[in-house]
Amino acid sequence: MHISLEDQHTYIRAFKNYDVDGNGNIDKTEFKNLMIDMGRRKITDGEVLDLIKNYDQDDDGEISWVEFIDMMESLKVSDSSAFGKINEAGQATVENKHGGKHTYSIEECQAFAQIINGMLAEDPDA
Ligand SMILES: [Ca+2]
Ligand SMILES: [Ca+2]
Repeated sequence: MHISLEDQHTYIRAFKNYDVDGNGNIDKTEFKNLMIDMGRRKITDGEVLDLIKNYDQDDDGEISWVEFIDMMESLKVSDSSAFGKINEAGQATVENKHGGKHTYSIEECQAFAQIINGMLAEDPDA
């Protein structure tokens, strides 16, 4: 997997923004905030745990930096191939490491991109 330096910097900013306690992992509370920012305001704790499970490669219940990069890469809007087929309802399906699938709406994908773009715009070092 190739990730450009520019993308890595973007993901680092996003990760730091949501790792509120700065322990190097996105836990379920922090992840829920991320999902709410993506527009999933009514997401349940159970749904949050399911999503974390999709990307939690070492099964410690939190999203580490490496796991976060994988997640962002799989959600990347600019690389449509990462989403597989977009169906007629305007949803994209992403396969996870367990062979399961999670479906994202285009709105969610776009919200992710907007969050990241917003962070870049706010960062004086960008
Ligand atoms: Ca944390
Ligand atoms: Ca983990």
